[in-house]
Amino acid sequence: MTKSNSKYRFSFGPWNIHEGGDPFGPTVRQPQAFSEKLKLYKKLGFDGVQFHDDDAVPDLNKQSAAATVKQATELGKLLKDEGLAPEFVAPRLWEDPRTIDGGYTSNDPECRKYAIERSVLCVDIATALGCDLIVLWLAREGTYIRESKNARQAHEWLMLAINKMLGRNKKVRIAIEPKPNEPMDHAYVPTIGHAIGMAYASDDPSRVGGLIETAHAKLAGLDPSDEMAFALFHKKLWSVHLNDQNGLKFDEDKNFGAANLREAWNQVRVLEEAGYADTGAFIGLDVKVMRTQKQEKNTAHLSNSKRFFELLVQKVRGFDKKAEAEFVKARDYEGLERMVIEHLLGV
Ligand code: 3MF
Ligand code: MG
Repeated sequence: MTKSNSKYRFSFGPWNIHEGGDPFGPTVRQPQAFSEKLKLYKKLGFDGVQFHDDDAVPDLNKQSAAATVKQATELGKLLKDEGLAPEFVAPRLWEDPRTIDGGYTSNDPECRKYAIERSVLCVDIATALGCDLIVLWLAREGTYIRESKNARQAHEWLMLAINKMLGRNKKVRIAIEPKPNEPMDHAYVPTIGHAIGMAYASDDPSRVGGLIETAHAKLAGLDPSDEMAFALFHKKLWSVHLNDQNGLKFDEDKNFGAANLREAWNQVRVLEEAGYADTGAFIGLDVKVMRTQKQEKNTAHLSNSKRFFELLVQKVRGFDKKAEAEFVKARDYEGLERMVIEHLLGV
């Protein structure tokens, strides 16, 4: 159980401050340099920075591994000076031409080789940054048509890649971020259950866990708080990407709590109950500012989502636990529901 004075730490990724381009229209805001974005973290009340490998070292494909690691080491020092922690590094395996058909599960052995080499380099980047967590969002590991890949074989290749990363540095942990679709029709490892199955089949189950994103769980038709509880039971919830999602459509990355307040409350309840704040793991956000937002207010989604989370923490801590237990004991779930809704409405 999280203590009443437990403090949460918050993180976001530089991609969460963006220019508003979407598949149907161009960017609508000016780009901000990474160094400018870094200055905003503390101001907005965030202590952790989420990275893709090329957020940390933009030119990594064009330079030697040694130069890449050197650049990451320097960035690690800069972060320390700013009082910021690198939360995780994620290999970006969905933009390079060699990842068109997926990375680890590409049908082309040369492309699979590239994906593994890049992932091993990602482990080195994380180590140089002073960070022990790798996040694997398996973007293009899946299919547009079932017949294009051998799914059983694809899971062997995924396992091979995970084991290579585990072998590169015995301290590194890997958190799989499941998502059921987009950009693929069907992605491999679509839920946290799949991710944890992969963890137990790996060379070191204690170093493979998960990151749960609200929207991704909802796209899989699942309840995000139950997904989190499942990972917490396995002691494998190593980060979260809180946001929200309005039904089954494209990945919206809306503000936390903005589409379904009760689901958000339940996610906070589950995190509180499990003592998540005391594990040292971050509350990560993965939220997109609306395209309509003007340049000077382009970080409102971050401070707002953090505020909604903190207000819900207060709501969870202020809930009458004794009355709750009595309703449960009496099997009066109608009474319990009324208490929850009135509490959320501030009645
Ligand atoms: C996609 C995502 C990604 C991942 C990120 C880190 C761009 O739906 O959620 O955000 O979170 O790549 O793994
Ligand atoms: Mg995410």
